[in-house]
Amino acid sequence: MTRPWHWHGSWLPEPDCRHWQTLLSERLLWQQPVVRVYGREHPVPRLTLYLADPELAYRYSGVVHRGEGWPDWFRPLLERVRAAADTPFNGCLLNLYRHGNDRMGWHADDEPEIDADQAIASLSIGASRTFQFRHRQTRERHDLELGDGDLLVMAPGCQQAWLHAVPVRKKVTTTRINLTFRVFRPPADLNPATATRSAGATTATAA
Ligand SMILES: O=C(O)CCC(=O)C(=O)O
Repeated sequence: MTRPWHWHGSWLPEPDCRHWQTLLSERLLWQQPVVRVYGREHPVPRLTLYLADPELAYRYSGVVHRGEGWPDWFRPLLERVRAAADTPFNGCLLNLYRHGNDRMGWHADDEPEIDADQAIASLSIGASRTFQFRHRQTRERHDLELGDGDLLVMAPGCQQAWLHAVPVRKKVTTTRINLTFRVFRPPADLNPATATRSAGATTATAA
């Protein structure tokens, strides 16, 4: 089966990784959303943040987030990832895994707000973590070890066929930042009934 992703190992050179890791850690107001599952509240097991063009809405962890534009200092990284993937990304979900107990459950980035005809690019900085793919129908599995500076480009169609997850890794004691660049559809293109609703249980950005 052809794999609809391309893994660029060490795409971002090590000095650049340290530069961006410092900026992203220190300049962003990281949040830890609380999700309600079966009536009980749970903080998501990682820190998150959403950056996007103004007004682009994205629902994750049960809350609708709206883009407020990009910090000037972030733009060089955005431009670099846009050029590498040849895709006009207009939003980015950032996740900060503080240690190996922080994780992301099985899901796909296939919410109605995301343009399914465009690629999604995922940049990893810091600690290596396992990134798992599981095919929705065949349950075929692929585990990638995403390291410092790796860029994973998921082609259009990947989210519709494959789920992904970042499992617990107890031995990991250092932080990892992941930036997932996406193309969001403009609010005018969205059906108001589905615009901010997750497409299904497996597709909510998982706890
Ligand atoms: O941290 C990762 O590599 C995955 C992030 C992810 O799955 C997401 O942002 O939807």
